[in-house]
Amino acid sequence: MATYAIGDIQGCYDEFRRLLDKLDFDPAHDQVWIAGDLVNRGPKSLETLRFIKSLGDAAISVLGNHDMHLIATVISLGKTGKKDTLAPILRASDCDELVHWLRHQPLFHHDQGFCMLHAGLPPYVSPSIVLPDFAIAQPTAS
Ligand SMILES: [Mn+2]
Repeated sequence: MATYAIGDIQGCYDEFRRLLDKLDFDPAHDQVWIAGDLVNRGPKSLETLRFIKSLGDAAISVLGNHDMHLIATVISLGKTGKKDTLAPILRASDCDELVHWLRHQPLFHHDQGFCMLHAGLPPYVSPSIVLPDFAIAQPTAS
């Protein structure tokens, strides 16, 4: 069993899959730690999100700022920006399911003597913070 850590995939699904192939990653035996920013900027955020979710316990993810931006957009607290590539997620039939899964990912993970978080936390935010439950609004793509 091997554990890999990969950060900032940012929707670069094809490259992520090629990297896992190069590593001979086997979800039945290996684990990949995803250090946040699964989505946005790259061309295939939807595919990236679906794939990482499908890995189940073989993937451990923490939230990055782009993931938080997606969550905020879906619950209508944010607007998509010019550089965002989140529209396919917002239009997807499984958007609510994907964002529900995403929002249950932690900000901080530690195991086996290692810890993982995306880019740091302001001192007033607890690493064990859990996002509150919210009703997912009808997503709108811009
Ligand atoms: Mn980031």
